[in-house]
Amino acid sequence: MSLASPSVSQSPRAATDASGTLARLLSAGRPIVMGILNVTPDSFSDGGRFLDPSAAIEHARRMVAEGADIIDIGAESTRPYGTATPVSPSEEARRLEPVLAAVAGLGVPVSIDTMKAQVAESALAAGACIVNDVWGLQRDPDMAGVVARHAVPVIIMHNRETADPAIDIMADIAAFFARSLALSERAGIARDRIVLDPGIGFGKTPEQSITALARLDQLATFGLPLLVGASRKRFIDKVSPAPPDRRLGGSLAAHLIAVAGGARIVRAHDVAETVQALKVAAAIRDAR
Ligand code: HH2
Repeated sequence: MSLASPSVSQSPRAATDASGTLARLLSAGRPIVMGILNVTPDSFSDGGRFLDPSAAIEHARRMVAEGADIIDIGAESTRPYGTATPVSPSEEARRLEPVLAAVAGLGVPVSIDTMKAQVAESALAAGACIVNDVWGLQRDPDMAGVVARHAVPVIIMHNRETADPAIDIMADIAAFFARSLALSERAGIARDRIVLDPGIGFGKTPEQSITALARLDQLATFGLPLLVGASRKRFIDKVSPAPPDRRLGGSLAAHLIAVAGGARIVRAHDVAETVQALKVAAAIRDAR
């Protein structure tokens, strides 16, 4: 797997990815931690906390100090838990603008969490070097083209408009990935720049989120790195009732099991605790 840095000739912007490519991170042979930075008023667990640019940059700096390998910046809540307020591309870009370049200067790769091609394009120009699309290139018809043109890695996440408890969720995830991979191939996105994500909590019942975590290994058939984002999500509350800011234990349990099931990247709010849990799990495994 290369997830290589794009060459300068492909995209001048992507040259900033040279120091810390996802490829190099993945080749380190340990799980990668993606720290979450939401510059939103309404994210499900930390909405409003980092809307102020200086608070956002400070939080990113703290996550990097705690061991985050990647910072994932989102300016629109993807909340499937209620009514997230839709945000225009210009408002999304306005929220990102005072934060992105500063965070990109912290020394770790920055991914842009957006489903909009226009926002991805401007974020890539401002220092992001990975696209994280929670609709797996299937929402905005221009997204695959933007990713291909910039030759950056892309995270393709499974999603559905509504949860349907009657479906086989693993089959649905696999069919969705197949559609996204066809779109990416048509656009000319190199396969070795793709990461797949089952989309914990997105268009799934809590039980289906648990199934996706339990059967993550089935997705190995795609031969691509897997990312899992279980942090503070609602399925935890279903198993052990707690508000979002009291779901750290469940988040750590889910991420450790995900890594055991083949996840290479975990997306987390609580970076220090996640890094520690992963290190301890690895030390125990190595001592076997
Ligand atoms: N989850 C959220 C947002 N983006 N991206 C990927 N690839 N995988 C995920 O599981 C994922 C994601 C939701 O979490 P959060 O960013 O904390 O909330 P919100 O979307 O409300 O801002």
